[in-house]
Amino acid sequence: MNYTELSKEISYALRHAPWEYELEMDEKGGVPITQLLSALHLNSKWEYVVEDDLIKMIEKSEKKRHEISNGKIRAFYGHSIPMKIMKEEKMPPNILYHGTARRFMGSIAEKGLLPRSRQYVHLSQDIATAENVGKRHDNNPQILVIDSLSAWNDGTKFYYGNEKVWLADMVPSKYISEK
Ligand code: HQG
Repeated sequence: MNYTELSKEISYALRHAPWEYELEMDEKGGVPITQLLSALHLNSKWEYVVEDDLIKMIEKSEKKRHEISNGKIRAFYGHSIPMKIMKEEKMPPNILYHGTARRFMGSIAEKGLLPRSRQYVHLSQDIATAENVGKRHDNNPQILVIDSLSAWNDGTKFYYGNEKVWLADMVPSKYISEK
């Protein structure tokens, strides 16, 4: 079983297109595992996927993208669907990071960090994680340092994704500096 490929398909289903798989999603992004498995079984590639494969897929992944609990599976972050996924509001660490493309810098300086096609802006707990995120957009990414504690104190809301990923509705440019 190719768990990387399975993880990509499940991320696509849970983050971007639950309706393509006829999934009923709850307000936190959870869908019944039985529903997801039935949808996957319609594709000959995933005909034999069982719950244990989902558990292995999560265990083997270097990133914590999905969670199984109470018979449901959900993505921790990344959603772009119209229904807003409710995330837990939480006080962020003093500093967070964001890796991005150098070509986006003019617009970020002007407008701040915006969620673009996703529901939330994605921030990283450490520089190494931000580097990896940024490399998806630019071979030599720009690392931004976010004064998250000041932003939080001034009323910007932050939400917990996983140990390495924090979310925000947006981040005004006054809290952003270049590393
Ligand atoms: C940029 C992956 C112009 C922003 C990653 C980013 C992450 C602006 C891009 C997660 C802007 C959006 C999310 C503005 C923000 N003007 N550009 N005002 N504000 N941007 O892919 O944060 O592997 O939607 O800097 O690792 O790169 O899929 O977000 O470059 O955790 O699990 O707009 O997805 O996780 O790009 O990545 P994305 P992201 P997975």
